[in-house]
Amino acid sequence: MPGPFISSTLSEGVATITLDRPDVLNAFNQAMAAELQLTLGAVARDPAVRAILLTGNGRAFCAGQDLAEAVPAGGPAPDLGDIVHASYNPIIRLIRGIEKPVVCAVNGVAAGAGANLALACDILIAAEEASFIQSFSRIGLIPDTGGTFFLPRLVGLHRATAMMMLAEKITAPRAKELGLVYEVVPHSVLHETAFSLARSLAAQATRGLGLTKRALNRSLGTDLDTQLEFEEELQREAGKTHDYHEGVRAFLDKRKPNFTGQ
Ligand code: T3D
Repeated sequence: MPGPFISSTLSEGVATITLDRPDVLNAFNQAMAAELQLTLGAVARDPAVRAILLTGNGRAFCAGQDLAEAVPAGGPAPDLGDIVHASYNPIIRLIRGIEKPVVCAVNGVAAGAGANLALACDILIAAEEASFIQSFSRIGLIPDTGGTFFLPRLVGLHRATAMMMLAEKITAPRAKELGLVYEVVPHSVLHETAFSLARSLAAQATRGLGLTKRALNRSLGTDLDTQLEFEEELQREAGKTHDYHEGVRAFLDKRKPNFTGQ
């Protein structure tokens, strides 16, 4: 189902989705954005997929919008708002809306929309050589792809402002210090580390993790009382899952739980 610019494989409950335009550092053209949307929609619906691993092919994770496509040699300039609406916003909504963990293995530079695509994922593991650049200001644009939503919440308003206005390269170790990434590992073990994390998430109580993500999403824009009520509602739902009952039985029986994702 994925096309030439996105590959997707399923193993041990983990769908590995790879951005695959290495010659242009996996920059997004419209076709790649459309393929990623289709792929994310498909893995969201597939009950065999219980965790997602997103990464890039080659030396980069993703260099954001393909600038050659954004400014074509001839013809009228495209409306960038339309591109953001059609290409990037659906991807971010899909990643946040998928009630399964999305791990991002940041294998190299993540710039522009590519940086913010990574930040929208649930858990980021970065290679030592990886970096993040809010490169939009270098070309006179504003940070899109959810960047102005996630980055100030992750690092605080002033750091986000500096990162977005200065467009400096943030190395992976610095990104870990800032709380952007969970772990930094040598490139040689990046895939293995990220896959093993995704596989362990895929073996957990998928609906509980999905409801956790729903609660965290809501927490980004609400007050305490509303969030406490939302937790009640979601805990009620979690308490009705098969995996909750299995988890408690396994604890009492002093054995490993066998979660099925139900
Ligand atoms: O539609 C809209 O515009 C609205 C939406 C906007 C969303 C955005 O993402 S805007 C931001 C777009 N992205 C950028 O501005 C980043 C541009 N790229 C870079 O700044 C640098 O390439 C990197 C810092 C990412 C990496 O630098 P470096 O030195 O490691 O690699 P390089 O030599 O610059 O790039 C390697 C090749 O990839 C090169 O092609 P070549 O010379 O080998 O034929 C370069 O042109 C190409 N490439 C890199 N990024 C892009 C790209 N080609 C097209 N679009 C790119 N974004």
